[in-house]
Amino acid sequence: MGKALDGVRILDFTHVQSGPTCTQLLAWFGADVIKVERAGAGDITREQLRDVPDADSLYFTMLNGNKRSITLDTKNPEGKRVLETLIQHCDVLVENFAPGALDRMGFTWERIQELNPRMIVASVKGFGPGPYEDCKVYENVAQCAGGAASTTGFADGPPVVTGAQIGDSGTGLHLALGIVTALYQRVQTGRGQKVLAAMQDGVLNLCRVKLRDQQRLDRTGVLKEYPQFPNGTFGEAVPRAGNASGGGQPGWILKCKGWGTDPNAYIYFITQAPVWDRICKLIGREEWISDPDYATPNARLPKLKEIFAEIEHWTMQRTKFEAMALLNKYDIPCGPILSMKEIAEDQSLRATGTIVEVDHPVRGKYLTVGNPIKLSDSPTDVKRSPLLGEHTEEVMAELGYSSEQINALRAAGAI
Ligand code: CAO
Repeated sequence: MGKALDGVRILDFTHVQSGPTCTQLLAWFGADVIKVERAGAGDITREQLRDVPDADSLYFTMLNGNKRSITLDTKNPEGKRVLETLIQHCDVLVENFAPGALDRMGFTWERIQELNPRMIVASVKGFGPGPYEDCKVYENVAQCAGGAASTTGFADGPPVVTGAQIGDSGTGLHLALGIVTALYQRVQTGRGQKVLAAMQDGVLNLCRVKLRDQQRLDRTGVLKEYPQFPNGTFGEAVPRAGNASGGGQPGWILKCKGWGTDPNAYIYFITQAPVWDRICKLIGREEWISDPDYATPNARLPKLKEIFAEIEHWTMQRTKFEAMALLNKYDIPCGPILSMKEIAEDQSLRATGTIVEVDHPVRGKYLTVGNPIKLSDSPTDVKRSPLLGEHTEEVMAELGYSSEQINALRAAGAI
C-alpha cells in the first residue's frame, strides 16, 4: 500500500528532540527523510543517556526511526556543494539549529530559494521574533516561557515542569502540520515558503485554557473550579491548580487500594454533571442527588474538597483497575494512573502499533512509541533508526555522484 507522503523528500537537518520528532512523523507518513549529520559525531543524542555501551542511545533511536543518515561537513567547501545538490533534490529542509546557524553556514533563505524556489524551509526556534529570538532553548525553558510551569504544580509549591515533552515533541508536531500545509499550498502556488514553529508559541498553544482562565480571573477575581476556591486567595495571575480538571467538569486524583506502597495506585476521577446521580449511588451518598447543597454543579463548586474526600473513601477500597471497571460500567469518566512499566507491558497498545518493538543491529531489541496518528490508507511501518552515515553512499549515488567522486569527497573530509 502507498503512503500519504510518498515522493516527498526531506533534507533533515534536525538534532536533539524537537526537530527529530517532526521528521520522524513525516517519515512514518512515507516521506524520504535524509538526516544530515556531522561525520564522526552525528546527532548529539546518539551518545546521550546511553544504556548499552557503544550503541546509539534510546534517546536517538526512539526519535529517528524510518530515516536515512548521511554524514556531511557543511562547513567544508566541497561539503557545501553537496548540500546545494541536496537542496535542489529535496522538497523540504527542516532544521532546529540555534538561531542564525543556517545563515552562518551560508544557506540563507535567499540562497536556498535561488537553488530551489520550491523548497520549504521549516524551523523550530525557541522564541519567535522579539527580545529572546537569539536565545538557545531546551524543553524546560519553553515550558517555563510558554506558561506551562507557572500553572503546573500545587498552590503551596514552586512552579513545576511536566513530564510530557510539550516544548520539544509538542513543537515538532506543530512544525509537521506547518510543513504538510505548506506542501499543500505549494500545489497551487508552485513556491516554497518559510515555516516557523517557536517552542514558546507551541507551549502557549497547548496552555490556551490557562490564558482563558487569566481573562476570567481578571474579570471576576475568582476561578471557582480551582482548589483555591472558596477558602484560598487568588492573586493577579492564574494560580497552580494541582490536579484540578482543566475544564468545566471538576476532577481530582484519588488514592486507590495499595497507595501506601505503590506510588501509582491512584485514579483520576471526574464528577461529570450528567452522571452525578450514579456517582452518589455508587459511593452510597444518595441523599446528595436531591440535596440542594449538592444537586447542581454550581452548588458543588465550594464543596469539591469534601466531595472528593468522600469519593476517595470508595476508591481506596478498590485497586485502580477495579475502580476503573466499575466506574466505566456507569459511564463515569475516570482514568487509572498508569506507570511507564504498565504502559510498556500493555498488550492493547502493542496491538495497535502505538508501542512497537524494533530490532537494531547494535543495541538489539528496543521499545519505541509508534505513530500516534493512524491513517487508514497510509499505515505506518515503524523501522529502526539508521546508524551514523549508514546511507551516505546510497544517497550520494542517487544524487548522481560516481564512486570516484564519492571517494574524493571522503578523502577531502566533506562526507
Ligand atoms: N557540518 C558542519 N557543521 C554543522 C553540521 C554539519 N553537518 N551540523 C551542525 N553544524 C554546526 C552548526 O552550523 C553550528 O555552527 P555555528 O555555531 O558555527 O553556527 C553548530 O554545529 C552547532 O549548532 P547549534 O548551535 O544548533 O547546536 P548547540 O548544541 O550549540 O545548541 C540547541 C543546541 C538545541 C540549544 C540549539 O540548536 C537551539 O536552540 N535550537 C533551536 C531550539 C530547539 O530546537 N531546541 C530544542 C532542542 S531539544 O531539547
